[in-house]
Amino acid sequence: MSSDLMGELWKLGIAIVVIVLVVGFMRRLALKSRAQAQTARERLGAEPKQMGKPRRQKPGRGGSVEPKHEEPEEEAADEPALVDAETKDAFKAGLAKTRGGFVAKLGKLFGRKKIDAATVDELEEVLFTADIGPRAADRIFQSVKSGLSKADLENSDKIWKQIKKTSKQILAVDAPALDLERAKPFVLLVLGVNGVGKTTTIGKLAKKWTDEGKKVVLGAGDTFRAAATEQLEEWGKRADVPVVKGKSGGDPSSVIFDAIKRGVEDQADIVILDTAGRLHSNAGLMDELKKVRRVCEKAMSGSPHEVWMVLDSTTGQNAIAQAKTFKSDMDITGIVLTKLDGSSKGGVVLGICDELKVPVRYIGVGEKIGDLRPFDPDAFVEALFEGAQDSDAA
Ligand SMILES: Nc1nc2c(ncn2[C@@H]2O[C@H](COP(=O)(O)OP(=O)(O)OP(=O)(O)O)[C@@H](O)[C@H]2O)c(=O)[nH]1
Ligand SMILES: [Mg+2]
Repeated sequence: MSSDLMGELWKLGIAIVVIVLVVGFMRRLALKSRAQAQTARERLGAEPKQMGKPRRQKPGRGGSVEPKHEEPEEEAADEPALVDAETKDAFKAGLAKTRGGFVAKLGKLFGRKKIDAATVDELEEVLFTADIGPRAADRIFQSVKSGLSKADLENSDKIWKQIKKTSKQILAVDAPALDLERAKPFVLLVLGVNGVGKTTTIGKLAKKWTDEGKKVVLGAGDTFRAAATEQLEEWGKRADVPVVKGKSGGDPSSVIFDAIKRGVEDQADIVILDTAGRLHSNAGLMDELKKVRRVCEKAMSGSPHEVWMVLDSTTGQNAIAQAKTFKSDMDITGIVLTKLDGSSKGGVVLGICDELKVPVRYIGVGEKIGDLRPFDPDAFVEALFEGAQDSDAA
């Protein structure tokens, strides 16, 4: 082979290597900027854009987008709920206003004689303007659009089943069940911004668990707000449980410490700790709550055993934002969603579960001591969509 030919082959080889390296670099650059754009959109709470094909997930808990043309799993919708008839009725009554909102719009949409591509586009609009958060909206929308065959997309029954199935999957957060027996006393720290219903919820929980034969102690950790301690004492009287309190304006951590110590000494089963609520943007409050957490550990190793965030369902997507802020600083293990009785934004629970992956433990359905219900995803979804399927054609 002549040296000229060898030289040409060398040049060609080098050119190919350079082209491959440049193409690889450009591709990585493009992927990185797409990922950054997606993250920025999500931070702004905007509708996440589909990147490429819809994700395929394994069926089961947390799965969202189902493979195309797959039959919706019937059993998910038909599984018996683990709650009593009274709780189901409370869900139905509590969700009446929410059913009148986005659920009624869905009912009108699928009540039409002909369901076509335009209907599916309208579905997207209804879901994204409902107070369920952009991620949950997208997850439900994709499960209908990509999870159903063309023929199924013309069948309102199949669409309803798919919406319910995905909603149940979103709500069935994969978390351990509440186990109050795993420590004695079981220490529960309750957090949330002001006015969401922390103290009321603590009163309701104290009554519920006392009625179940448990020995409960309350800790009045809200030393900031005037009359906060008196309010908890009032609930303590109604539930017939002792309240450990400190001086108004004093250090909340010392009250928390004393309450846990009292729980240990009295051989209580459960200690529930109330805390102050200020605006979630208040860094001082977050620092205070972190200190409270550390003090729990000092008073009893391994405590708090659960940290519950109370959210007001009437605030809609604001509740999701609050929960996200708290979760990044405090290790939230459960949610209590209050004021469902007066809310048209009960669908927000979908957004909360989808964004936070934290289970909803209880639901507040009124101001009275008995107005607290255990949360059950299946019963909740059935109550949420009940009757919508029978809506008249628009
Ligand atoms: N309708 C309704 N009202 C509720 C519910 N839960 C709490 N409330 C009301 O919400 C208001 C605030 O409740 P609190 O328990 O004081 O709230 P908080 O989070 O302790 O408030 P701060 O101590 O100020 O941080 C009260 O008027 C309660 O009666 C509920 O499930 N339904
Ligand atoms: Mg309070």
